[in-house]
Amino acid sequence: MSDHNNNKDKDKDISDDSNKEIVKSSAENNKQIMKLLTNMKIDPDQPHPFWDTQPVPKIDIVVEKSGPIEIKTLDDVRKEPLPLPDLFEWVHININDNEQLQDVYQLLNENYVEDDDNLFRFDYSVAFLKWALQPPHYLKDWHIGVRVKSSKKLVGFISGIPATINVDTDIVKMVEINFLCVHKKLREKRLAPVLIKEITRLVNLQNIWQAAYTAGLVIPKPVASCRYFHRSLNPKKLVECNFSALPPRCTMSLLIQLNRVNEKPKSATIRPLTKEDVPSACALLMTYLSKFGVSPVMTEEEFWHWLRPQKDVVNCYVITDAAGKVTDMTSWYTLPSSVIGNAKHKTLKAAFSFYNVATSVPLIDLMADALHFAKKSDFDVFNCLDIMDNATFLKDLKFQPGDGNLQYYLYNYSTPTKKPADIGLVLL
Ligand code: MYA
Repeated sequence: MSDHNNNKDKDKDISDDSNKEIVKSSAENNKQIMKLLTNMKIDPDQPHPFWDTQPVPKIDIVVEKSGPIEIKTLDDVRKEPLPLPDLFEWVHININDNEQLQDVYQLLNENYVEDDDNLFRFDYSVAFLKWALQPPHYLKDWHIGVRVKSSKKLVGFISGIPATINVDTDIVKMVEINFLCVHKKLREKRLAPVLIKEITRLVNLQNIWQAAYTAGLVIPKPVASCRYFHRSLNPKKLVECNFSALPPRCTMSLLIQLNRVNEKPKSATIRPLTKEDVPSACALLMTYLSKFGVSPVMTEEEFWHWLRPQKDVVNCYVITDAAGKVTDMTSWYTLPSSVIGNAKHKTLKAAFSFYNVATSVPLIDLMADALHFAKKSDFDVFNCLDIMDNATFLKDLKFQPGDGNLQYYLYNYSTPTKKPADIGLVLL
């Protein structure tokens, strides 16, 4: 009997070991896949002292089911703000107060996201920030800053806005986190985790427990790893700014010729979105987005906020049928970058593809019209992620792959890893 038992135990050991091996080799595989997916910018064994304490999936875990990672109640939420080092204080930023908005603009203008070579830095305009931070039902409590007590200088910022997100057909009330920024002089002092924990607390106090966010860096754990593609509209300026290089054996005049866009839109009736279009345009977009694994759910009020054409902020063009129903829409937002240390150019004017739906015309024709309008409005470049159905037109419309990846994340919600084409959400 004991032999038998021993044998059983041995069998158990063997099966444990082989299980361990299988788990190990599938973890190894995962790491390899993560490396490929994220353009080799990831070390899966790198510790993340902050993120390892948060309700996010470990980097090399295979997620099989969607759902919250931890369940908490309001009783679990700290009632007072997190402590800050003595020199600093928390502030709520009132976006309707021009001086406070200007402080946020200046912090971001001087310290926000740069490319890997530090040639460009996003320059979100004041009008853009108002639009991005004040959608319907926004909470002013979710625009938080850190000031130096003595000088009142704003040195840190993070924001949240309410959003309803569809994840694999589950509709989840979330917050979208954006504009996390710490002044360059205060970097690598672990202030970012304090900002993230404080916004988490303030969001939790509203009984919301999930968030969506994007970032250039890889932390535990991307839902999808997406890539930016760029369509030159002003190739000469892009070369002069070192945004792109003149390809070998190509002259500037040939490059300009190759990047021409249509003189006229392909659709004779395409026109800017108006308020009357909202019911049919919103229905069109919501039906389209529902096919993706991660996408926003918008009310008509939210749709009008996000898509209402506003000069230098966001643009949306539509095509309608004979009954006036919107059948196609294309949209983009305006996000210039400061050109750092260039004697000739100070600003690069970039359009970023937002939401596009084509039902009566091919998507590629609709996007060619978007390029036409963007060129007419003097954009230098049209940027587009390889999400939704965008990969179907990128090559033919002469978009070039960029070197930056954009990672999509969910906080306190695990879901199987998605391909870019399964993402239907654009964060600003
Ligand atoms: S993405 C845009 C982020 N902003 C910039 O890139 C602007 C320029 N850079 C900076 O201002 C600073 O470098 C920042 C970091 C502020 C980014 N997302 O204080 P530290 C982790 C998440 O010493 P600093 C956007 O706005 C990092 O892995 N975590 O670092 C979405 C490390 O943790 P760990 C990030 O360089 C933001 C720790 O911080 C990011 O001085 C979504 C180091 O802290 C990042 N972009 O400051 C935020 N960058 O050791 C998450 C660094 O563990 C929201 N880190 O690796 C989560 C949901 C919250 C709400 C939940 C509600 C339910």
